Amino acid sequence: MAVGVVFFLFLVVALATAPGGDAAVVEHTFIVSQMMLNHLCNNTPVIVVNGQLPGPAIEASEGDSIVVHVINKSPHGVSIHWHGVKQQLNCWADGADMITQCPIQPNKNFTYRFNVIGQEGTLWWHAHVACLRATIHGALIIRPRLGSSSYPFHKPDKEIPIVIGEWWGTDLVRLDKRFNNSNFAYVPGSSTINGKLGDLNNCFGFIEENYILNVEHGKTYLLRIVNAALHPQYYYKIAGHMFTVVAADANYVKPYMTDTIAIAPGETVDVLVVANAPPGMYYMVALGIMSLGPITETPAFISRGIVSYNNQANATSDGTPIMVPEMPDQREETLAFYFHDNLTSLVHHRVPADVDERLFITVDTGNMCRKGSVPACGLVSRMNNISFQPPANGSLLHAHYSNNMINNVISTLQDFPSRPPPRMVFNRGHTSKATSLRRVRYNTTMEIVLQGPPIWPSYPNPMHLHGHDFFILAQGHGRYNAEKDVQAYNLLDPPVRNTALVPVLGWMVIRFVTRNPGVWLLHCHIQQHVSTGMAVAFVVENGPTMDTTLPPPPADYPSCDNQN
Ligand SMILES: *[C@@H]1O[C@H](CO)[C@@H](O)[C@H](O)[C@H]1NC(C)=O
Ligand SMILES: *[C@@H]1O[C@H](CO)[C@@H](O)[C@H](O)[C@H]1NC(C)=O
Ligand SMILES: *[C@@H]1O[C@H](CO)[C@@H](O)[C@H](O)[C@H]1NC(C)=O
Ligand SMILES: *[C@@H]1O[C@H](CO)[C@@H](O)[C@H](O)[C@H]1NC(C)=O
Ligand SMILES: *[C@@H]1O[C@H](CO)[C@@H](O)[C@H](O)[C@H]1NC(C)=O
Ligand SMILES: *[C@@H]1O[C@H](CO)[C@@H](O)[C@H](O)[C@H]1NC(C)=O
Ligand SMILES: *[C@@H]1O[C@H](CO)[C@@H](O)[C@H](O)[C@H]1NC(C)=O
Ligand SMILES: [Cu+2]
Repeated sequence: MAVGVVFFLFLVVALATAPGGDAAVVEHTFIVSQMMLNHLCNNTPVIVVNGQLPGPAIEASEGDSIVVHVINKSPHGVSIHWHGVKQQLNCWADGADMITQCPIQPNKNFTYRFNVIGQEGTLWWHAHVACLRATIHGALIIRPRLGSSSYPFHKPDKEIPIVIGEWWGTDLVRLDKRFNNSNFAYVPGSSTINGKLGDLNNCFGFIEENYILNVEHGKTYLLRIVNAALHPQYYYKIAGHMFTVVAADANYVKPYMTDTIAIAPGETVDVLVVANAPPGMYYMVALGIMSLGPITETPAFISRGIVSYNNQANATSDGTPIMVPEMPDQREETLAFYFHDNLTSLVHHRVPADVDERLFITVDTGNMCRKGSVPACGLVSRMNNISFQPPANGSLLHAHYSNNMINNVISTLQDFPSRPPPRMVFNRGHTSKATSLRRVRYNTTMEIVLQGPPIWPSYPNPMHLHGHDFFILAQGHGRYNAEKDVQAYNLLDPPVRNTALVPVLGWMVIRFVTRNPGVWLLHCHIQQHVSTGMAVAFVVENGPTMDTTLPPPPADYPSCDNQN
């Protein structure tokens, strides 16, 4: 604990005085275009940024301004979300389609401008339209302003982004529309590590490339791990090596040693790994966690890369054996639960004690019917018995800003209730399909209990909140019990995150203060869940002063005309 306090003081000094370099402007041009990629014996058109998959990593220092010119040369509208960036007074740049902006139409462009003040670590960026984030994503790395010698941990010799993803090999816009078909088995061709499918994929004798990490004996590597996948949580492991977890979602955690990382879609984890094994080759494996039983087609939810000492992997294959890590069982969820449970914040923040508003939110998915003029039945996801429907005609933020929420954009506006209806049965019944909003005053301390189905079938739900970090006070299995579970709240050193992994068969409690006016989505980062309605929008009102009021939109803000 003493160590935490020392680092806390250190960080405050570093962030407040910044005697080193001045804040810089980090500028990128993202050209979004379609190209053909060949994997698993098939040529598939994919939409990517700057011809790369994963897309370019943005590297900045705390306090910098980031400017990204997005030029859309693809046949689809796109918007880009800067996942985990707080966007203080800058909701216009959040990139959530139909929530904060309309998509950038083909042959149009938009410049995102935002800063990374008071944030350090690994974040990422991704498309926020249908399933396009499967191929439009990349890391967003924020180093301390004083450079890497001021990390609150051993200075690494090298930093490596590890982006876990999936190769779908299919039209991602169509894929999104098929998610509500409960008979559709939705399985990618393979998982990927930094865009490589790995050598478990053998298509008529053609072996897919592995991601190769060349290391030098004795050196320390900082792996910045991102789960950019559409579907599962992953276990990540390197044979013969241990990890020290030092950060998650761009917030430092107390150093935590483990040989297995668990990471849910939307989360990031930073780990140190020392290359101290006997020189040789070691597989790194990303294995999807399947709570409802394993997918038998092997490569679907697994990818492996190679950690290679002395560039051995580059030499022509000479039959040198490659060490294979022993992976947890694919159905084993408790390891992921405890991985998250063991994370505590390095910095002891003051957790706001007086809660102004409490929400109890059930999140579930099942074969249900959504009410409407014509009831539509299929796979439906919901929060407090409302299945979210994005507005069709314009962004919520623009409608809110121009005080025109009801007339302009939304035909099915619904206030999001603070509790589920009584007698709600998980995964079954009828639900309404609506654009559900929760209005919140500026400077409200919110506590939210997120309750997943406490009975099978149950999935983990990584709930991502835009524009805010929050404290994770507690998690547990079964039904949340206010009297008993409040006793277990961690108010001393709770982890600070932007994604709350509601465990399988369980619940999670988060707390945060609303000091950022705008419209912010809270949604599941499993794409099938969000596509079928597991989302709600918080409308945070302006505060009393100019510097607590959302400024007007930028001049080139994408218009919603001619959307169809
Ligand atoms: C972006 O769009 C504006 C307005 O249509 C245009 O003037 C500008 O040249 C475009 N910039 C690029 C880099 O395409
Ligand atoms: C090893 O192979 C990788 C990928 O093909 C290449 O980028 C790298 O330059 C090679 N390294 C050496 C030392 O040949
Ligand atoms: C992680 O949590 C589990 C369960 O609380 C505990 O048994 C284990 O010792 C913890 N691991 C570490 C390294 O603290
Ligand atoms: C599923 O999608 C189809 C096509 O987009 C639509 O017609 C149908 O109403 C949807 N079903 C549900 C339950 O939303
Ligand atoms: C969208 O706009 C059209 C034309 O202005 C209007 O007829 C329609 O009702 C609007 N749709 C919604 C969902 O508000
Ligand atoms: C959920 O909402 C639907 C649609 O309004 C309604 O028919 C149903 O009764 C609600 N469920 C419960 C448990 O109240
Ligand atoms: C927010 O509310 C707290 C307590 O309710 C108060 O002490 C604080 O001054 C407020 N902050 C702002 C920026 O309004
Ligand atoms: Cu979910």
